[in-house]
Amino acid sequence: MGSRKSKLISSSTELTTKQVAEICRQTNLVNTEVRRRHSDFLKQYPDGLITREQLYESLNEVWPECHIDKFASYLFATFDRDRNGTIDFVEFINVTHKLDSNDIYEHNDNEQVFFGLLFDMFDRNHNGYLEKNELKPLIESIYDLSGLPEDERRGKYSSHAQVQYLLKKFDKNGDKRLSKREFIDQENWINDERLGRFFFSYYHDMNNQ
Ligand SMILES: [Ca+2]
Ligand SMILES: [Ca+2]
Repeated sequence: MGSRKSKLISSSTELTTKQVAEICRQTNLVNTEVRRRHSDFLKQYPDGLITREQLYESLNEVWPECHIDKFASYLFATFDRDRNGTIDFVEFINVTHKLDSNDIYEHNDNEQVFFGLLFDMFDRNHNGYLEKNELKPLIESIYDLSGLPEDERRGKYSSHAQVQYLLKKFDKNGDKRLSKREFIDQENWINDERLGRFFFSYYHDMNNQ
């Protein structure tokens, strides 16, 4: 917490030509589009930074009735790559461009991109797999966002049972963890009564904003 660098604040509202070129390279967006998004970003965040509190506030607007804390902390960590406690524009666009990009998965559609983002968020140790201890908070966050009351999270709807279920259904090669390809496979999610409905209700909330 003591590592906040004030010099970052002064440069956070400006983008250098070099930064723009680097963003274009990483995101496949064109120069003018990066500039446009940066100016939109500054309209919303005049300091050029999103704080943890601001991110929580905007998620609260999307899910006013829900416990967003767990999800928000994972989302914040996904954005804040350098872990300095704020999200700058470069960190912001590195995540958000994926939500409207059409070239990251070969059979791309929005839902696959969304599941890809979830995968990245919860693959906390960045080893390219979701393990049991990473799947549990994923289930709990989705429950929170879909508003499932605590007293209904029992039996086959307990997070523990859902993790077992996920692994049984999605883990095709039996290594007890989910690769990204296994996790984003829409064949598994569509019409899944036990888990899919929670994910899709959350997904549609997000897209109806
Ligand atoms: Ca940061
Ligand atoms: Ca992992």
